[in-house]
Amino acid sequence: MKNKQITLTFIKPYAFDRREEIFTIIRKAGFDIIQISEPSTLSKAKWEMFYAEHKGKDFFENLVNFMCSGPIIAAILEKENAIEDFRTLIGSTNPANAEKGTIRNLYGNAKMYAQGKPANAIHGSDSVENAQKEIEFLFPGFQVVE
Ligand code: IDP
Ligand code: MG
Repeated sequence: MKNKQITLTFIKPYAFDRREEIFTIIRKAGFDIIQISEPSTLSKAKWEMFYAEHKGKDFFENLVNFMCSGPIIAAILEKENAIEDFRTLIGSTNPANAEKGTIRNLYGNAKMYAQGKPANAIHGSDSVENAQKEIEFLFPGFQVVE
């Protein structure tokens, strides 16, 4: 096996109804879905923990309120260079800036985002360290099989 890497994603509440289409795009881009969660709505306290690195920022309160407002579906994805390639596939954080054809461009809502609701459709881990932490948070006990 070559240098496979894993990353963590979840479909955010606003895009939850489009999850099948979004997972089709992810598979077509070469990612293997090695774990997928049941749909679940996490508490505000859980989202405050997940997004702890953003505590104190002006968008933090909106972010955690939005995230606990509905279900997400989480997945562990595997591919060579998964972390960087997945960030490229989803596009920039603000859907208004997300490159054409990226998941945040196609399924984010730039208008809502501009009003402070972080409706950018999807999450992708941004580093090896965060991927590990986030996988442990959403898939406790997950073991990487070598
Ligand atoms: P990322 O999701 O692209 O890694 P982060 O900077 O880690 O972006 O921010 C986490 C989430 O917080 C974003 O996905 C988005 O939903 C929300 N967010 C970040 N910056 C802003 C902002 O300036 N306005 C509104 N929401 C934001
Ligand atoms: Mg981030």
